[in-house]
Amino acid sequence: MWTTKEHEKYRGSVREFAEGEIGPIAAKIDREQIFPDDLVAKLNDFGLLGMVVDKKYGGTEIDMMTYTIAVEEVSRVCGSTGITLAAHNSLGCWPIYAFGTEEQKKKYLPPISTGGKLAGFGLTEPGAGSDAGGTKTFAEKVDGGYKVNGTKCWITNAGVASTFVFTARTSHEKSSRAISSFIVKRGTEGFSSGKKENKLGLRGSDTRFLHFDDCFVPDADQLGETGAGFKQFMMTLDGGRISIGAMALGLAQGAYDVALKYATKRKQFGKPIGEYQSVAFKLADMATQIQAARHLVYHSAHLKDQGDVRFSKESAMAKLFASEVGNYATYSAIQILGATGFCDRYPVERMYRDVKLCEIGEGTSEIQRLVISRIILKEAEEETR
Ligand code: COS
Repeated sequence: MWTTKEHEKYRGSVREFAEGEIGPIAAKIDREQIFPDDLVAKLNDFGLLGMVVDKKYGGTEIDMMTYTIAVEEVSRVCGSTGITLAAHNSLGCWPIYAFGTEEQKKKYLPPISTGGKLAGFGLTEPGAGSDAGGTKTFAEKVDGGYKVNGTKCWITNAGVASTFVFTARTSHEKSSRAISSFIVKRGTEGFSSGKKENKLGLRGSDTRFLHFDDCFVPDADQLGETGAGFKQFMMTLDGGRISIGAMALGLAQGAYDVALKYATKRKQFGKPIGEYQSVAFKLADMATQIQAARHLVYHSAHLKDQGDVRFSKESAMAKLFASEVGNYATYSAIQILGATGFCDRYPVERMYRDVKLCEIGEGTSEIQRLVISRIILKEAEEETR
């Protein structure tokens, strides 16, 4: 197995926290499309906000495996909280931690690590979704910084985060090296977020457009070298995809747990429905698929923990497989619960809606297949050389 006794002990404590503090309000978060402020405070107090950041900058400095378990366990009870955490830690905090200067880390990380503030990540644009290199947002060099104009879309935490990282073109050349990355704080003149999206699932997570309208970003807030932005954000997505895999895994496990319990209690034709092979075999398939997904997700977390290994293929595989398993498991759970599962008495219909995003966000399943196939074909080409 990939986890140690300490990891499993941590799982116990985060499960207790998630079931006690988030579980009772998960349906309300979905129904009312709210992400309560006091929940952010509780996540902060439990140490779930600065998970990928060193203690030196206010983080909890845990390994990727522990973080993966945290996202899995939180998502097991609430997908909206799972995505909020995943986007905050993997996409908002990590690029500053990985690519920021010492000054930037000291300035920006403490408030979003243990200061109770959230972070966001602006990559996608109306004309640059799967084609992330098609970024149109432009950062024009001016005295002391950049004047930024453009729009980002489908940004998780857009209305609630205090700090964002984002990409913008710094040259008109048609190259991924024409893209740079920056940090911007909410409240900066010329920077605003749009109206909240009304989504199929993950309805508690705050998704909006971001607008840059002659927004001045000082040189001090440029993240890394000019032209390094595309690569930095692709590397960020490599890690982010592990957390989306963990989220799908958690939602799959949550739906399976409900279905298993239901199958032992619900009686038809004089016996529990779990005693019929049609249901028992479905449960067996769900358990097997979930376990297989867990191995892929944990393997990619393990690789990221090595620090010096590229894991783009493994994280894409983990996300691809886990998100398809998540869709299959939540769908099967509804089938086992029947009409009861189609209504909101049980959380499986919510999980079914929530998990769909895992096949779309941080690259669609098609993009994961593209990433995987490019790497395996390149590896094969190198072997035959
Ligand atoms: N790690 C390090 N470097 C990477 C990288 C990674 N994971 N992925 C790409 N790069 C580098 C490449 O090595 C290449 O570098 P050189 O110019 O030095 O050769 C450069 O970045 C350009 O890469 P590539 O040619 O592969 O870029 P493409 O435009 O062909 O796009 C895909 C690649 C489609 C894979 C990329 O655009 C992608 O992942 N799109 C999906 C984006 C996404 O997930 N959006 C949703 C965001 S929701 S938060």
